[in-house]
Amino acid sequence: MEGADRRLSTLARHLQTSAAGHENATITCSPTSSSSSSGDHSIFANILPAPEDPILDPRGAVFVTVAYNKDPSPVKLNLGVGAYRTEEGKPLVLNVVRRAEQLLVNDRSRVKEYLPIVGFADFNKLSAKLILGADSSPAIKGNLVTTVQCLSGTGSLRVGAEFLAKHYYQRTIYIPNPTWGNHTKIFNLAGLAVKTYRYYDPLTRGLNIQGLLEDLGSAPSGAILLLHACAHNPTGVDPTLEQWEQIRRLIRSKSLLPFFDSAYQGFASGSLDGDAQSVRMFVGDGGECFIAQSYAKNMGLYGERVGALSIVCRTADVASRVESQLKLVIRPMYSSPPIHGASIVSAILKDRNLYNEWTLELKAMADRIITMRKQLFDALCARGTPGDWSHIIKQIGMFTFTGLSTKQVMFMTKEYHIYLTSDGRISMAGLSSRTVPHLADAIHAAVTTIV
Ligand code: PLA
Repeated sequence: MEGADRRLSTLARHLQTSAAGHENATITCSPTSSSSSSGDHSIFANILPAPEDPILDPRGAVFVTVAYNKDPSPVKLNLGVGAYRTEEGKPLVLNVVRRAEQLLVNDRSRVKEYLPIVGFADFNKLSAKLILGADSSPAIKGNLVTTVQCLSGTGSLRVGAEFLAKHYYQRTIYIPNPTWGNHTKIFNLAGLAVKTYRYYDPLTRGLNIQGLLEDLGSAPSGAILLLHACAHNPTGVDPTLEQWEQIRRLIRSKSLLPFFDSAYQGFASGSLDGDAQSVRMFVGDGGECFIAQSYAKNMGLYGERVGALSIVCRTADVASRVESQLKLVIRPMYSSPPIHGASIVSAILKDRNLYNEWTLELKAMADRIITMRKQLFDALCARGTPGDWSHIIKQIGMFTFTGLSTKQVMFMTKEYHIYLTSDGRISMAGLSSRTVPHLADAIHAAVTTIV
């Protein structure tokens, strides 16, 4: 089957299954299909309401945004979306971002022309260096990497997935169980079949390395493998470097294709280089890999939608042909990416002073999150809350995967006005010293009331 046909049939299958479950339900409408005599008849009268996004939907999910916005309680707390908040509970624009924006505004030579299809050349080079390592990466030195500017992490994943569906012989991608909810949708809609590999062990609230290696071991040769580069969402559980090395050897021995999602570089450890180690290990062995980068969290550029897709190839010639095909994916999708966010990132990455200032601000955000982990853990210990809560300080990155059940989450929302995703994920970046006691009270009450 040709690539396009295959994608269409996958899409059709997806829509059928979705419609059966009322998700994204689409029923073909015709003007005669329902009460055509009524004056307010719409050709879309038969469309079923789609479910809201559990994290981002502005109309709000049951547990997160709408309910939170509507709740008049003064103690309400939104720990749903992974967006950084200050100790005062406010969104943060980094100082370094403000400075870079000022420089851009003052530069009268800057214009608002279209960027090339692949985006801003400076931005692409600097982004590849940031994730692969400035001097160390032989891939960069040998021009083996093609990087295209995309619409944040999500857009980078989608462009990479579309490219794979069109040009790669294996159309199955394995994603960790659990993973960020949007992964399945992104890859399915691009035309890839999605399967899962074991990742999280609910008993230890840590990594199920045995299950992971077994599942990768039984994946078909060449299968694509989605890996969270660091700060796994939602579990906050990352492999150790030794485990990464085991994973890498298995992946290479089976010729699996690693696709890294790097949405939190700098947020796990506070160090940009430290959080890129997994990716660099794979690039260092000379094999191919895909990397989707996002600047939403580490530069706080959420709404600017700025990110990059890098594809590491074996030769410079292949890399350049791959880039030419990426343009064919991007041009009919959104033509070319937006200029502002990428200009901010480039200004920061290419100036030593701004770069240093950024690393300090990033470290401060990461450290604040780590402090919140410690405070929440201590608060639960102080209350004698039943259970082992050490995973709160062991897990890393933006989220704690608490292990709370959906019923316990609902209880916390109803009784304590605390909003989080129903899988028990808490955005630690949304907490502050002031709100930790309230959350600890809620968790204590939830686990002692609902067992
Ligand atoms: N990959 C992972 C693992 C993510 O957690 C997110 C964002 C993205 C990619 C995409 O981010 P971007 O497109 O904004 O760069 N996850 C958030 C937000 C923070 C969301 O759901 O969109 C979350 O709360 O899970």
